Amino acid sequence: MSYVDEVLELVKKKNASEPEFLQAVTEVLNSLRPVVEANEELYRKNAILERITEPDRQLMFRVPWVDDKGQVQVNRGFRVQFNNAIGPYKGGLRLHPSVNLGIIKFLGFEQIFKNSLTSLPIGGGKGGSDFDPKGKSDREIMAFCQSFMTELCKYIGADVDVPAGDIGTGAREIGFMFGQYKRIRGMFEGVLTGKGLTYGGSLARTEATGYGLLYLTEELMKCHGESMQGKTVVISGAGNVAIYATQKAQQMGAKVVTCSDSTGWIYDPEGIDVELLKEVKEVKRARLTEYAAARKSAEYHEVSAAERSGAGVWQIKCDIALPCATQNELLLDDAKQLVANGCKCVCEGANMPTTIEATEYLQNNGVWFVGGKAANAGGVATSALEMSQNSERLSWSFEEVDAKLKNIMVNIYHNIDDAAKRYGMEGNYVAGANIAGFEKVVNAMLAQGVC
Ligand code: NDP
Ligand code: 2IT
Repeated sequence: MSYVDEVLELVKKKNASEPEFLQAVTEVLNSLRPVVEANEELYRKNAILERITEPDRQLMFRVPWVDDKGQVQVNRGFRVQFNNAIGPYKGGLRLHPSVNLGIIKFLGFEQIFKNSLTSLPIGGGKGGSDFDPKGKSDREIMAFCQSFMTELCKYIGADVDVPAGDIGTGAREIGFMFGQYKRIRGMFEGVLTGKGLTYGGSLARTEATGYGLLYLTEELMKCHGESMQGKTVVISGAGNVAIYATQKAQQMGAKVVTCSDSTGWIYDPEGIDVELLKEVKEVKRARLTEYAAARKSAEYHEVSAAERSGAGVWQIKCDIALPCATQNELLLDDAKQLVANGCKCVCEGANMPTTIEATEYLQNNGVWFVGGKAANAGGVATSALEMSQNSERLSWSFEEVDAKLKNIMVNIYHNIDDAAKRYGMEGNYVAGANIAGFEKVVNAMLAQGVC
């Protein structure tokens, strides 16, 4: 049996109850076959694949907090420190009721390769909790964040592990967590990224994931003789990534006609009004029904709890599709519909939004497909730029950070394109990203000995 197949079997046996983690590992290891075959003896002897699929450590802890009625609530907190071969653990904190260990492990595993692709010195980690921020008062959010950080602060630090935002964690939550870290550890240091601008945050971090997604997509289009001008784009999600992807796509002359949240989706043939979307989601923290109520041209589609909320988005005719909500939101039937409608390009703003079957269908039908590891790396790359600014106790202008972000995303596109070509898989950007991300981490692991 090949080394890849042996390790895949082992990982499946050891993590049988974690489907998302197995999905992420299967995708990565399958696409690494040519690299592993070329170095089989060295990697096998050093147990590279066994080591890279086993986190350095997995922290799980109780998070008790008091709600507005005086009732004690208990959530489960997680931090998976996956691999620090090339830098301190780095990755977001997800707050969503669906969070469990397998989901945090899949995200932490993806983060190793993504962070490597940024070319900056950051290792892979991820954390979060099954806490649901929806409908909670600011005081309840603060109570949860303080309790969460009271435990987490023992394991993180500016040179150890630097968490950030993800689903359900934005500037408000990072602020409460930073305050509690500072209070307990007595240190003002860049232990979190995505901080407010008055206390060490970086300009352009809020925009970075969505903007970065569009910088990479634009470069991909350019290299295929196309531009963003006049293109119709469908986007899922209505959060941080979706909002700034929409904004940048519009600045580039494209028309974004959809968005979605956890209870419904919008088709707006005149183009999404991004200022209204920001007001509804960032300020009011409301549902998309409020967007529809304020905008004549918008069609709102309510979705029942049993259905996938963003699925309708993929039915709309488009040139480019950018899934920006959550994992496994674009399935095989959605991929077939996109191809039937003439979609040319799919780039993932979310982490693993496209299933393996849907990805293969898109690739086999000539769609240019770039996975999240490469396409959404602009967020964490700008987090690393925030770490640099914190280290030198300076802050850079918006233009300076944005220019660095653009440069990083354009380089990522060319690196993954080159890596795919080197192994005879031209146009397979999924394999290219996994290979380019993996090579750097493995070289560091080999140099550092058995650890
Ligand atoms: P937000 O919490 O800001 O927004 C998430 C959006 O997706 C919301 O509109 C939310 O709906 C919707 N959504 C979330 N979970 C589900 C679900 N289970 N079913 C249906 N809809 C859902 O998160 P982000 O925009 O930050 O993150 C979106 C994706 O991008 C995630 O996969 C994240 O891991 C990834 N990502 C984020 C980065 C960042 O810098 N923030 C960087 C790289 C990747 P509702 O409005 O109803 O809550
Ligand atoms: O998935 C991701 O890359 C993020 N949520 C951002 C992580 C970070 O550390 O900025």
